[in-house]
Amino acid sequence: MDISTFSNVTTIDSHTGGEPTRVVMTGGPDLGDGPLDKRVEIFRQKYDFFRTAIIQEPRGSDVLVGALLVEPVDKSCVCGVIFFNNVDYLKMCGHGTIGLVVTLAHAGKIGPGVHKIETPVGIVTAELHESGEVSVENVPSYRKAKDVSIDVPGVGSVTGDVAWGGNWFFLTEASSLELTLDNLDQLGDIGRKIRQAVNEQGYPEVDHIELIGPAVNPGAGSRSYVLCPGAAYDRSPCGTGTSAKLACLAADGKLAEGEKWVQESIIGSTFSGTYRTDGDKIIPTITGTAFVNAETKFIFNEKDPYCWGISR
Ligand code: PYC
Repeated sequence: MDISTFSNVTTIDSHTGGEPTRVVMTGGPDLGDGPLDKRVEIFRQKYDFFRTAIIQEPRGSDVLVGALLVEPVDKSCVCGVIFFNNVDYLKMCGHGTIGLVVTLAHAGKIGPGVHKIETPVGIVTAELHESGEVSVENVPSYRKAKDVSIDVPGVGSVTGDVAWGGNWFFLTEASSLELTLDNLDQLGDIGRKIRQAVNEQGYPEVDHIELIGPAVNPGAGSRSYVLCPGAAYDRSPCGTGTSAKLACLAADGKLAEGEKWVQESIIGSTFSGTYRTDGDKIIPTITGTAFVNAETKFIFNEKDPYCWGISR
């Protein structure tokens, strides 16, 4: 690989409800012009070092989500995007889409209004409001399985739902731990054990675990701790996780079409969500706010042993 291929990598960082997004604005790998899910495979097979360089230490951290801007196949979209984190590629990312929209506005590429964005799992529609808030109409979401009981070694039997909200989630209210920052280590430990057991006991597709508890903010419906692929937790209420939650609420008849639901993260930040029905699925819309906080030009030095990140 000729390192000079990557001499013009610029990124813009933002956070959405505390969860960071790093958008690669220029200089990323050329993944061709095929469907985005196929481009993810090219990214994974040929350029995974670029993902690790953007996300991992020494430039990044486990918490960061990356977003590579690509040309959309559907030219009615303002852009295509491939999201990734410290361990893998994400199918969709709600907080990341909100961050991306605010980033594109910061860069002067879009203004307030409605913008379509292509992702590997479908087109989402984002509205940048004059207030700076962003609403993302997500991909169709649904609950796949209700009240699944999983035997979790060291924890016991845990019951929850499996749902799709642009990523795959296991959602459970079973944790006896309070969803507070004081309990982060134990929540992470339980989340990883639950994920392993869920994957081994019939749901290998699940890569996010959503532990749900009572809200603290007045007006919020619930608080969640979301374990992302890998070991990091989502500082935001998780856009795809909120979509999965809305799908479960809708399936249980606990939230009507158009009714507002407020989801709170473990740090107390909130997204609001509504849905409309689409056959046996729902189309969620998630609203939140993001702030741009850095612009960076990357330097890749072939003498640097950690030029492409520190892999564990
Ligand atoms: O907001 O959908 C989301 C998300 C997924 C992983 C981290 N954030």
